[in-house]
Amino acid sequence: MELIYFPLKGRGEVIRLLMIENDVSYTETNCGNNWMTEWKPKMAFGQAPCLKDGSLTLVQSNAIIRHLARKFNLYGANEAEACQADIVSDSVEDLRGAYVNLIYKNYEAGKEDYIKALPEKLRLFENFIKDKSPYILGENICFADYCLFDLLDIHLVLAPSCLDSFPALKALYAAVGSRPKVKAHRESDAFKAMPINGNGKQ
Ligand SMILES: N[C@@H](CCC(=O)N[C@@H](CS)C(=O)NCC(=O)O)C(=O)O
Repeated sequence: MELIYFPLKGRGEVIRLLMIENDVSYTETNCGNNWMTEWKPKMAFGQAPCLKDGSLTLVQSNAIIRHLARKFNLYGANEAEACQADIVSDSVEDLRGAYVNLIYKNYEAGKEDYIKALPEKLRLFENFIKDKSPYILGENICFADYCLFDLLDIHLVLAPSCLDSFPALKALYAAVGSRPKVKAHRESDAFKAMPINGNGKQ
């Protein structure tokens, strides 16, 4: 596969984790050089990431994530589980949207209020997942676990104590983070050197 994206964690990291966990051999193409002139016009909705998988060319990070989830059987064992996974991943998208807005549009003025309001938002995730462990659906990991893991990861950088009152979120974060391939990826120099966001704020 080929992931076309900026050299950022951003909306690429969940896609990378899913490929790494499923032993996909992939290359990354940095679309940051000549973005406006060369790459943006090629993207169906003018944005990256883009994933090429054989004859498929996909944009929209969540469409890519769901494609990989279907391909690698990470969409739950039945309709009820698939719904749970969708609910969590759409909720992750909502909070990611607020985070992206803070980072790119309102960091200095909005950070304090954002962090103050964060527990209320994380509490909803905690309540939703707390009856199952270590993953959202119990024993078997699904794509939304990776989405939630990455969301928690970026928030731990913004607000290092944000999980202190949320044992289920902490347990999920630890469970995903300690999976051998995830751990090895996160210990790599390339991972450590890669910024979370494109403007240096985090
Ligand atoms: N809904 C899209 C949002 C993608 C997005 O915001 N991409 C940003 C980088 S993370 C981008 O392409 N920015 C450059 C631009 O909009 O010109 C997704 O989930 O893929």
